[in-house]
Amino acid sequence: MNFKSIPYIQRCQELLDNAFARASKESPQKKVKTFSQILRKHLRKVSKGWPSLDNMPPFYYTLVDVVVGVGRLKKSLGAVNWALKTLDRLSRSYNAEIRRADRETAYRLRKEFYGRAASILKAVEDDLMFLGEARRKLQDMPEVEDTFTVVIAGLPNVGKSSILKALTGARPRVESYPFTTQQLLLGYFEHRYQRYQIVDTPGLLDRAIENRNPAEKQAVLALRYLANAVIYVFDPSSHCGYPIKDQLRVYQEVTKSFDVPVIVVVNKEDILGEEKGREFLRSNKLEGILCSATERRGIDELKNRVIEIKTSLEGERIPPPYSPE
Ligand SMILES: Nc1nc2c(ncn2[C@@H]2O[C@H](COP(=O)(O)OP(=O)(O)O)[C@@H](O)[C@H]2O)c(=O)[nH]1
Ligand SMILES: [Mg+2]
Repeated sequence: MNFKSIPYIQRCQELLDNAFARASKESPQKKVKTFSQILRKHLRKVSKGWPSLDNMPPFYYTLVDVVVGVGRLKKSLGAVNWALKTLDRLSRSYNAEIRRADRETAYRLRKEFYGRAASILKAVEDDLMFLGEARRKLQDMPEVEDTFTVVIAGLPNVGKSSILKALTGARPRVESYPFTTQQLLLGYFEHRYQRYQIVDTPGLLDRAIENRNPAEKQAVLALRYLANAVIYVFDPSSHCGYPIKDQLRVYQEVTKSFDVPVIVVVNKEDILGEEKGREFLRSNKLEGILCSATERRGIDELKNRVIEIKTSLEGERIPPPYSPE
C-alpha cells in the first residue's frame, strides 16, 4: 500500500492562479479550454492518486479511519469528483457558445466562465484543504508486506525484540505507527520461497487493552487484521519486572481479542531453568515453547511452529478432493 505516492494537492487559490497564468498565454479561442483543462487535470490527479478505499486491506483501512476518518475522506474525494464533472460539463457548453459568439460576447462569456469555475472550486475548497492535510498525515503510514504475518505480544522486557531478532537475524526495519509514540519493528525470514513477516509492537501489545485511549484501541484493532498468528512471550523469571499474574492477564486478553493461533513462548530459559519453565506451563495449563532469545535456544522450534501454522491454515483453504458419485 503506497501512501507516499499520493500526489501533492494544491490549494484552491494556488490552482486558480496557475490556471489563469496558463490561460493568459493562450489565444482568446483557447483560453476557456486551457483554463478548464488545468483545473481538471489537477482534480483528476487528486481523485485518482488516492489508494482505493474499497480494495484497501482492513489493516490499512482501520488506520486510515483513525488518522483522517474514512467517512470524511470519501466525502472529500466525492466532492472533487463532483467538481471535475461539473467543470467538464460547464466548459463544454461555454466553449460551444463562445465558438458561435462575436468578439464582445465571447469576452463576456469567458469572464462568466472564469467566475463560475472559481465558484465550483470554492465549493470544494475545504475538501481540497482536508485532502492536503490527510495526505501529509498518511505519508508516514507504516509499510507492511502482504505476506504471512506473526505479531509478537507480551509485557515490556520479557524479550519480544530479542525474539524477533533471533527469528529473523537482521536488524528489524522500523516503521512509525501513526500515533506518534508507537512504532512497528518488522523482521523477515524465508522458508521454501515463502516469506514470513514478524512484527514487534512496542507500546501496543504489552499492556492491558482496557487502559487505552480510543486511538490506541483502533491501533490494536488494526493489528488484529495484520496478524495470521501471535507469539505471546512470558518471562516467568522476575527479570522483566512484572509479576506472572499481570503477564497472564494480558495473555488472556490477547487470546480473547485475536482470532488467530497463539504460540506461547517461555523466554529467558537460561535464567529460569528448564524445570521451572515446564512447571510454569504445567501449572497454568499452557502449552508452549521454552526459549532463550539471547542464547538462541528454542528458536528453531519456534520457527518451525510458525511454519506449521501457516501450512495448516493453508490446508484449511484447500477444497476437498473432487469425488464422482
Ligand atoms: N538472560 C536472558 N535475557 C534476555 C533474553 N531475552 C531478552 N533478554 C534481555 O531482556 C531485556 C529485555 O529484552 P527485550 O527484547 O528488549 O524485551 P522487550 O521489551 O519485550 O522487547 C534485555 O536486556 C535483553 O537482553 C533471554 O532469553 N535470556
Ligand atoms: Mg522491545
